[in-house]
Amino acid sequence: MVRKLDETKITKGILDAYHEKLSSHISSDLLIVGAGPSGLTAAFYLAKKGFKVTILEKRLSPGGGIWGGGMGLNEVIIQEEALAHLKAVGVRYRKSGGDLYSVDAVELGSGLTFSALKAGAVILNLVTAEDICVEDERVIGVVANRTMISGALHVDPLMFHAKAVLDGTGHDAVLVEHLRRRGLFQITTPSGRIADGAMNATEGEAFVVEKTGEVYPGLWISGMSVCATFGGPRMGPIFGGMLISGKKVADLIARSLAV
Ligand code: 48F
Repeated sequence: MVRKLDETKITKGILDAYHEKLSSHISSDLLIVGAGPSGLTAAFYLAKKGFKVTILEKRLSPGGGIWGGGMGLNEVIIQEEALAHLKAVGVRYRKSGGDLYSVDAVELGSGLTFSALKAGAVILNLVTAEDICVEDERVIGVVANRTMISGALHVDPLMFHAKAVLDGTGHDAVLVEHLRRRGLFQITTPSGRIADGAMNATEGEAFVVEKTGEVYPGLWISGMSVCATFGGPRMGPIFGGMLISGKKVADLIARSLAV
């Protein structure tokens, strides 16, 4: 026997559950824009500590640049010093050459996403951050729109407020770019624009971790947005620096929110 399903209840179930999720996350301790490896790692560690963490992701799937590994071959490489983060989220790895390890890109993307959610973070996908909100010379949130609307229709965005905002948007460093075009951040990259430098895995991995931090009161950067903001080298499909950058920014933000 086929049980009759009430379509209006299905619709209402979605509306009620989404509304509850959205309305309880319009204000957060940490708002992360971009669900790439660095943003998801930061979300995991901060949510685990009990902070209220919201991630806005413009695409359908979280994971950013993880899924395709290198050149669409879905494996990524991780250095020994980042293995602790794989262990923390239960993602498996295999020994590769020297002190390098290979990780299935799909396992890494899904593992980082699931562990951030399980730790308590909320991901709002298909939501694009369109601009920053600044009050008394401090970033206090972003305005965002449904991705399908953003740039396509003349519709005003809604605001998401947070004590700390993390630009995890990768190569475009979208939030830093909004600061720059409003004259609130001076770009010092060799090109004078938001842009990462030519590929150099050794220097890029060290650079991204070293420069991870707060770039303007209330606005933090992690992952490739660090290289884009300061003109550091790109590094290709080696991801240890992204995870270590995410953990570093989580520790720095936790400390700043505790005072
Ligand atoms: O680029 P991405 O994966 O960020 P990441 O954490 O990691 C970089 C690596 O994937 C790779 C690399 C490592 O060696 O070079 O590139 O720095 O993910 C950035 C996420 O931000 C989303 C975008 O869809 C992606 O999932 N994003 C970008 N702009 C916006 C956004 C926006 N305006 N609003 C919401 N999400």
